Amino acid sequence: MVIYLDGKFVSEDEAKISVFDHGVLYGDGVFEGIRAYNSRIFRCEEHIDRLYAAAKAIMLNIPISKQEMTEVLLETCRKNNIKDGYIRLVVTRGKGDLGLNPKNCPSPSIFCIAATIQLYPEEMYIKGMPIVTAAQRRNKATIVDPQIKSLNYLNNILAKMEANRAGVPEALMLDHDGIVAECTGDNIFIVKDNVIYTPPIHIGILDGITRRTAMELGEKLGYKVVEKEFTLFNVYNADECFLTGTAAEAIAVTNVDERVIGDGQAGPVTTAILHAFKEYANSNGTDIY
Ligand code: PXG
Repeated sequence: MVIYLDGKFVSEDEAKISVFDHGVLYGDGVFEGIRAYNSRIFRCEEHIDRLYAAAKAIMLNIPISKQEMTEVLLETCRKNNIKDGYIRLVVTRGKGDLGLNPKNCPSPSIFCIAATIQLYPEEMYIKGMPIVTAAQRRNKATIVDPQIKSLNYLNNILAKMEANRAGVPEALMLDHDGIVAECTGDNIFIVKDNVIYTPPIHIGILDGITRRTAMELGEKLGYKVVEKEFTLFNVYNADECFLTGTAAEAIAVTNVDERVIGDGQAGPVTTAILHAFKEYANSNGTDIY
């Protein structure tokens, strides 16, 4: 595997970050997870824009332009012969001292890994997936805004460990008031009476790029798509439920906290979205080659 690290393409063994990097010491940095389908980068510009927006929010000046960053992403894919894959683009605060002050970190570090990912077992993409609600609440937007895709994912990791303890692949997270927020690495949708609902960004969730795509596809398919706050009661009594994320793609949820959702199978709206997503992802995007 060839990795991009601070202006150079190096081997995996050579791709090393300083122990004084504040990305390591404090989780001070931002990242993107990006997909390649059929030799094209899925929603490339939106991922690059989100990376720079997150960097701006934490006053991290990325030392290369968006255009140069796009070229880093594409060239890392080319060097690894990626046709279908998962790309991790990371910008850390860079090397500093043992104090947390970012003033002492003169230059951010940039790295890019182009590899593959399979988040959930293959059969769950057909049959649907069980999830549980985590006791761990999602970060409040007034503390560290979940719109910042930062290197500190402990909030989500703690929830993921609750999923592990329950023997399911993913955990649902609520906001501080008990409103449904999102999962540890995916956004949530429910379907009731043929209307598709998803929580609004302002409650404190990541503005997911797959979420945006699913909303657009839902509307194109003729469904009403509504951003609205809802509770666990609404999830348990939904006709259908599904998750979206770059790593997860789109996947049906058929059981939440041991309540069967709908008839316990991927429902018609979810199935239509999943198919539309596959088709869209395989025929759109920025050419790698
Ligand atoms: N919510 C959160 C908290 C995320 O981290 C999404 C939603 C989906 O957003 P996109 O833009 O990808 O549609 C994410 C993205 C993993 C993993 O291993 C998941 C993400 C990032 C890194 C790793 O599950 N998720």
